[in-house]
Order: sequence, then C-alpha cells, then structure tokens
Amino acid sequence: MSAVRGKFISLEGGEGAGKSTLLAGLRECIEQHGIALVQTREPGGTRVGEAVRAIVLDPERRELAAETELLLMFASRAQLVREVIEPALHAGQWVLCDRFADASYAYQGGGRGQPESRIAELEQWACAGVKPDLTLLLDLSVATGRARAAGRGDADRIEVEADSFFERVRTTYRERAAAEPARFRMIDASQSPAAVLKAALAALAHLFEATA
Ligand code: Z5A
Repeated sequence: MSAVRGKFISLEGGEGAGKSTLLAGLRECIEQHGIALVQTREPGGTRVGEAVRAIVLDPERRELAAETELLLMFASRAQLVREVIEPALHAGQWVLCDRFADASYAYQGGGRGQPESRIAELEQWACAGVKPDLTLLLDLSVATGRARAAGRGDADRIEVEADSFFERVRTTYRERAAAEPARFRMIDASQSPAAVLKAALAALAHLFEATA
C-alpha cells in the first residue's frame, strides 16, 4: 500500500473526438514517468460493467427507457469505482478512464433530458466521493466527429441518435467545463493527434510535478 493517493484522470468528448487515440499516447508518457497506471473505460471496465455496456450499446434494445439507461450507466460506474478505481488510487496508482460521470450529465442529461439534480444524486451515491483530479474534454464539432467515426461498421444504440442529440451533448460538456475550470481542461480536438497529445500533457504537468 502507498501513502500517496494516485491521480484520477478522465477523458471526455463526443463521438469520434479522439479519446482512444489520445489514451494510447497518454498511457505511454505517464508510464515513462515511472508511474503505475490503470487504464479503464465506461461503461465497462469490470465484468459487470462490460455486461452493462453490451446492453446499453446494443442497437436491438430500442425498448430501453431513458431512466433505465441512466441507472445502468451508474450501475456500471458504482462497480468500477469499488472494484477498480478506488483500490488503484488507494494503492498509489494513477487511473486513466475513458469517460466517467460527466458523460452521464452530457448524454443522459443533455442528450436525453434526464434531470441534472437526479444525476447529481446518483453521482453522490454511486461514486462515493470519487471524482477525477483532471478531466480532459476533447471538444470537436459534431459533423467532424461523426465523419471520423463513420465507416467503423454498424452504429451502436447511442450513435444512431440525430445530430441535435449530439449538439446537446457537446453543449452540456462545454457548460460543465466552464463551471469547473479547476478540474477541466478543454482541448481543441480538431488539431492533429500530436497537437492534441501535446495539449493533454501540458494539462497533466501539475500532476507530474505533484508526484515528483
Ligand atoms: N455513454 C453514455 O451515454 N453515458 C455515460 O455515462 C457513459 C457513456 C460513460 C460509449 O461508446 C458510449 O456510451 C458513448 C457515450 C455513451 N456513445 N456515443 N456516441 P464508445 O466507448 O464505444 O465510443 P465513444 O466513447 O463515443 O468513442 P469513439 O466514438 O470510439 O471515439 P474516440 O475514442 O473518441 O475516437 P478515436 O477512436 O480515437 O478516433 C476516431 C477516429 O478518428 C479514428 O479513425 C482515429 O484514427 C481518428 N482520429 C483520432 N484523433 C484524430 C485527430 N486528432 N485528427 C484526425 N483524426 C483523428
């Protein structure tokens, strides 16, 4: 067990924003600093969470109510916090997570219209105080994100939504970033992958300094 708690970094953004691409580069740089890292994703990251992921992204499950979708996202998150994130942070490891609670505010709140107060209640209960130290928001126009994601095969249950849904998602993310500037760093995701990585590493600099 380590005396120093690890750092928790989440990546957020719309479809095709480049989170997976950035994760690979970030992972390499963090490990080069000699920091033990756990990389995970939402929904998913545990056996229970991956089962939830299969349900919520299944395009055949058109019957899923917005309330059920929201609860399932938090069911996956509650498990991930207890099984993966909190034990890793407690052991001094860093956690790099592809999406976290902000995604529920953006997609289920902004996108589906679920009340923000209800999402906040669920966050308080399911996350038990675990919150990212830093959230990198990859901001990109819906059109560019969708163009990048096109041609990857069949769209999942959320990807089939209209552009207006993803515009609301983007607006909610940007509002959350503006409301919590100390936690969020918004990165222009229309830049090259190398420029996005450079901006992300600049945003991580204070975390590396705190660890040195
Ligand atoms: N969801 C939710 O509704 N509520 C929640 O609480 C949570 C999630 C946690 C997860 O899907 C879905 O769950 C997601 C939100 C919802 N639905 N949507 N839409 P996912 O994990 O399968 O997919 P995603 O999170 O949306 O990511 P993505 O679409 O796979 O994109 P990405 O990882 O951000 O992008 P990428 O794979 O790195 O890049 C996409 C393409 O662009 C690829 O060809 C790259 O080579 C290219 N790329 C990447 N970066 C660049 C740059 N900088 N320039 C040019 N091209 C680039």
